[in-house]
Amino acid sequence: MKLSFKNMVAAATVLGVSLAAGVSANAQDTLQDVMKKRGLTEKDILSAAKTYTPTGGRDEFIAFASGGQSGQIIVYGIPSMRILKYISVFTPEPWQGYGFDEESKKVLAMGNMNDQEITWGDVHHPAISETNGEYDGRYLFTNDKANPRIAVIDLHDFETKQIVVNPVFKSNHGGAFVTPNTDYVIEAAQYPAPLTNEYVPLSQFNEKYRGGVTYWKFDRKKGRIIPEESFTVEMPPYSQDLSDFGKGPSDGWSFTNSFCTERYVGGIENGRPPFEAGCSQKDTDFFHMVNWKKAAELVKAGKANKINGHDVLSIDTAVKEGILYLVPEPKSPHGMDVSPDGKFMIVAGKLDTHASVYSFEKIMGLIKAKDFAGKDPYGIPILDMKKSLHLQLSVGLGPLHTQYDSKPCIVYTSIYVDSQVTKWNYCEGKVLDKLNIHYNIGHLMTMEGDSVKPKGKYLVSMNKLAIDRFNPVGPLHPQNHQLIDISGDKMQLLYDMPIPLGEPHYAVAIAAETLKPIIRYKVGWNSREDVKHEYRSRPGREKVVRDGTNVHVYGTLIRSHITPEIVEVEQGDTVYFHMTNLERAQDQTHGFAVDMHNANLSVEPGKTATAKIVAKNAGVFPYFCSEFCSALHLEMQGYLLVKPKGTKSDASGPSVGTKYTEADYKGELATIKGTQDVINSVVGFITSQNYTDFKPVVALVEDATDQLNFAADAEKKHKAAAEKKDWQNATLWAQQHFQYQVKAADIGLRAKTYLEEHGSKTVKK
Ligand code: K7E
Ligand code: CUA
Repeated sequence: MKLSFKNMVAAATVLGVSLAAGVSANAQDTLQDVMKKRGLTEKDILSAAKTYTPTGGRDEFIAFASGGQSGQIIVYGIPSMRILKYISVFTPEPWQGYGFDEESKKVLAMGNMNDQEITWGDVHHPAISETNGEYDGRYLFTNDKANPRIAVIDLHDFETKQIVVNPVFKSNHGGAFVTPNTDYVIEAAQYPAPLTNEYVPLSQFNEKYRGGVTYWKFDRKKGRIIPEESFTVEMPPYSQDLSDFGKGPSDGWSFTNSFCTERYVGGIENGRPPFEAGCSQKDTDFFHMVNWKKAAELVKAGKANKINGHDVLSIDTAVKEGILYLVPEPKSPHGMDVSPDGKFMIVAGKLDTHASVYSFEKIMGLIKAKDFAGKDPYGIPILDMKKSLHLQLSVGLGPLHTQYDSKPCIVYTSIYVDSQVTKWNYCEGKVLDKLNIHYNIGHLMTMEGDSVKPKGKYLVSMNKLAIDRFNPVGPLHPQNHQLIDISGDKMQLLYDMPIPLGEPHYAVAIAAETLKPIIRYKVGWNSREDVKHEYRSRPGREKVVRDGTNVHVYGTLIRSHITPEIVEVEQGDTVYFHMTNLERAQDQTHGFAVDMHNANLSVEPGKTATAKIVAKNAGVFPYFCSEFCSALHLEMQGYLLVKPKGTKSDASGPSVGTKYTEADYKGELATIKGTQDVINSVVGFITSQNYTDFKPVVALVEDATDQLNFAADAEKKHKAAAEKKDWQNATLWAQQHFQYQVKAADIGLRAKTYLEEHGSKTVKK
């Protein structure tokens, strides 16, 4: 497209710049130059303006995307599409120390099955906790499709706190989704299998293999799932798939669709047609409707059976009590999405061009009137499909998932085969717009799109294939998340974001302002259990305690030293480094790594974490801070000395090469005085301003005050040494005094710059 001057003016206006003033990115380039050089159109410039976030800028929404085979959750901002964090959930991740510190190893161990360590997960569907159907930003849940598990992440620190293993399933898929007040988290089985752990031949598939839906009870106060209060509703051996909870009029019900209701088992190696043929013979499958509120009451009333120690309501009981129904749906369905008002459920069949809108009101009418079309082989009443439908609409080839807009009746459905998003009106059954995506979209996500109050604005298309979208990086391509503007009548593609670690399935996005993450822990905190750490330490109270062959190091980390700096043990000992980060300042994380022992901690301000080391070999093993935390970060080091059994202790250090004199000490004192003058002038400036009106500055001042307290402590030490004419130690402690001053000055200057940039005012004192 050739650019006219008029277009340029329009583009420049969008960017809020004036051409008359010379649209210059730097002294030479005008916007026009850059567009020409990079081959950008006016539309590109508009898209850029809608996503570009200048330095220091924040995003309006925060997305939590499933990390697929990486076993993690990917956190990114919308509209900038900047990745902010990978939350490790089912998989060890050394940067966060996850699976490397003893506290998180316990979390991962909760997910072990059959005495097997399982260190990967296939994360599909994250869900944010809700209050009255609205996202409250407190917790995040997700499932692991490969191993039937659900994880709980606390969003106050974005850490995984709990993993629960499903006691009766062998796989899952339809989780995690939450009830409008997060009383329960749903997990539906996928591939039928015996609910017990026995071997059962496939010839008994119809009789002994089962599906099911588990309702995990969540305790909001504790922030944990309570397995003893959770239960499963047994289901026929159909492959249960995605689920959703009702809301508003449909609150109390859950909906889970299924495929392969043919109950076909493959055997291609024996000449039988494969699963894919046998599982798509019929024109329809079923979605299961469960009255979960009543089911919970029945379980409480003792109507469940125990399987593997877990409450299971049998199909017979569920049918007898009228809490389980089947509704036909187009074959091989995938998405199951309840409308924000809870009146409709939209299902799309992968092998059908239609999206089907079911009416909850009609369905309840049929149930009340006992107007059933028949029963399945397990005695479950089947409703009439036509009588249950509000409408059906052809939306494209291979429709999968549907998300709701903030505008009434407007939805977006992902069209896998056609590689499109279809925007349509589900009240009237009208297609409104179609947009090509790249390529083969799976899930899609609108802002707070599965809450009772979707926020509209943006849609993210989560595409299975990237093919030619990015620079080639070998045969394994990244995934492609595409950001789409849905604020107007026509959808507009804004941005492609490669996801290079795992295949995201579903994602959820929440208004950023709803999230209230902390910036530090209370000092000495066990973050995985959210209690005071048994082995926390305080400055000056660091110690090494031996208990048989177990050695407990109560250590601390602060800019820029590790205490203790030398730890001596014997070969065969087990050493527990319990490290507490004493910092209070934002983002002052220290790492702690012991060489050659597979140990790395991420110790955020206030946290205590434990690295366990089995000293199998005698030798010398440096340990160090593995986060570049300060100017003297590299000096944040120590030695683990592992002596052969019976060797005499000697951690005295080499003979001192430098001998300091009184003159050296005096020289240090002069430097200290000069530095103190700088600090005083900075402090003078800060306190002359209305600095208490600026939260970040208050935090910086707190941190600087801490550093100055440490400086005062070092000062006492060098003065005491000087009194004894120990010029060696006097000079070294004076240097330490200076180190603290430098840190305080550095923080003070950051505060001063902040005040100057944010227009502080002079106040009278
Ligand atoms: Cu990939 Cu929801 Cu597991 Cu669809 S699922 S695409
Ligand atoms: Cu602490 Cu680097």
